[in-house]
Amino acid sequence: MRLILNKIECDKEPSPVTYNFELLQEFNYSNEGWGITYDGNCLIMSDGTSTLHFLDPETFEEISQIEVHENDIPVTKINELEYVQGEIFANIWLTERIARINPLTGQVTGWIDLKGILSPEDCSEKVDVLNGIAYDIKNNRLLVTGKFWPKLFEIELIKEEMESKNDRALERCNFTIQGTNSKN
Ligand SMILES: [Ca+2]
Repeated sequence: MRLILNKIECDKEPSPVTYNFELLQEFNYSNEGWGITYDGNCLIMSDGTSTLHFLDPETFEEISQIEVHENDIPVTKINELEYVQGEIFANIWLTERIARINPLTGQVTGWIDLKGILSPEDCSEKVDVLNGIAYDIKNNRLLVTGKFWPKLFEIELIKEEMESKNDRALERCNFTIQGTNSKN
């Protein structure tokens, strides 16, 4: 498989924004390519299993791996990734859940439940899986969308009370619509 890294240039004038892409480098990797994010030091890639691969961003050599798990049980189908304030956020393929993962241990420290984020109206035309998570560092905003979703949502996490000490934190979220026609 091949991953192509692009440099994005943003030209604010004239409106609307124009993007120019330039191929910088190519590299091969042996796993399936599902999601990718960057923690400021390494590229972090998912491959649809419970494994996350940490790659050197210059040489693309694999430096380390972690196994995502909750209570010693592997959490598989790790899909889209986003590095958010020292944690990895990852959606689980075919679900409306995002796992919060400790990047050092792979332990799932909490879940974000996006159930109900799409209204029946949003689903009037074909929508597919949740598969987009983005973090706007500058404005501390968390954005989510999915394949063929008609909208991009900004979500705000709300902590729920844990019933016992052993329960992992479950967070619901408020959401506001940030845009339409995400065409993810
Ligand atoms: Ca992302």
